[in-house]
Amino acid sequence: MSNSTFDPNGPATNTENLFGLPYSISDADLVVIPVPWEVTVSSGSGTSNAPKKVLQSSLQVDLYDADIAESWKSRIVFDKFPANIYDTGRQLNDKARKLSGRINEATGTEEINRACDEMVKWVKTRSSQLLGEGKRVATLGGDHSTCLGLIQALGEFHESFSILQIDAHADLRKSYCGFKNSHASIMHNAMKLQQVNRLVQVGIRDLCGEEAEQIQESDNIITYFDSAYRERLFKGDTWANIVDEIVSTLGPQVYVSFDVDGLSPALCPNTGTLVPGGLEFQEAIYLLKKVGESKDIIGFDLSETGIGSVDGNVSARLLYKMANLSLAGIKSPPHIDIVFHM
Ligand SMILES: [Mn+2]
Repeated sequence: MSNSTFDPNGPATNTENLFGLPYSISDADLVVIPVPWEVTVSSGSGTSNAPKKVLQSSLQVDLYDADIAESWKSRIVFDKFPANIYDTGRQLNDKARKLSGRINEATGTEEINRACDEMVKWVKTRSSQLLGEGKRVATLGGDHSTCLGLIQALGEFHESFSILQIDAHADLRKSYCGFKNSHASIMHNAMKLQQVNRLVQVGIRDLCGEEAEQIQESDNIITYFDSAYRERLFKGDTWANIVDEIVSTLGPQVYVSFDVDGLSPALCPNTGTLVPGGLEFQEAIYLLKKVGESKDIIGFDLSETGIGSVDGNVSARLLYKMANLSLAGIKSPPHIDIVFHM
């Protein structure tokens, strides 16, 4: 379909691309790489099927975004589905489940660590290629470990950036069940990059002692625990104040890592590791919007989406908002003009 025949007000007709948009990789401004991988998922499964679920749900998202002028012109494109990554991941997930908790079985653990390294390398190579062509890049997991390659690739293109992580979990474990590239270690691994100047975590409400210690000891990690800002809200503080504070801790260039379990369980009922509490949808959207208004969102991921219809619906909308905010950062950094079409 050519752009000239595309009707942004009509139903989605291009069911192969996110939001039914009529663009292809060659003319994309932002490419979403699907990474259907959940080898080291520790609890509920299904997120390796999330890229297809979110693609399907995205066809129902209306293209009007009150915060972004002519948002339907955002050239967002879904990258080719990596069937080999999906197949390898499915085979290894069974093995990983059997090995979890029996980390002395070094051979099997080694095989899985090697495969996870390969997945990270593949995401990094593909991301670097697209970033080299001047495109913005996002990953759509899969479990949270799937974004590491993108963060590493961004390190080759930016001297310094902050990570905003929305998540129920701190993900700072050095390894988990013997697996080095587990979803539970993603931020520990991301922080190894010298280009990451700061990690700001929001929604955190489930962590181990080792992680709590790391948060306390590190000057580069700022954690907004769910319980702490809820208490402020109960006592009369506002979400606007708390968000201003969060945004002020971030550098001018920001990578957003969005694990959907950072949200209230009602919004991600089929994610792998649910935790009560968390952000409401509009709280998350307001936070993202405020980050986009004063920072350049240089890349992002959406991870751990489950395969229910609520899960797909919520994630498709988060994906659209983050994509539009990231693209607005290219057009008019660092401030986005808010345009209302009445
Ligand atoms: Mn996570």
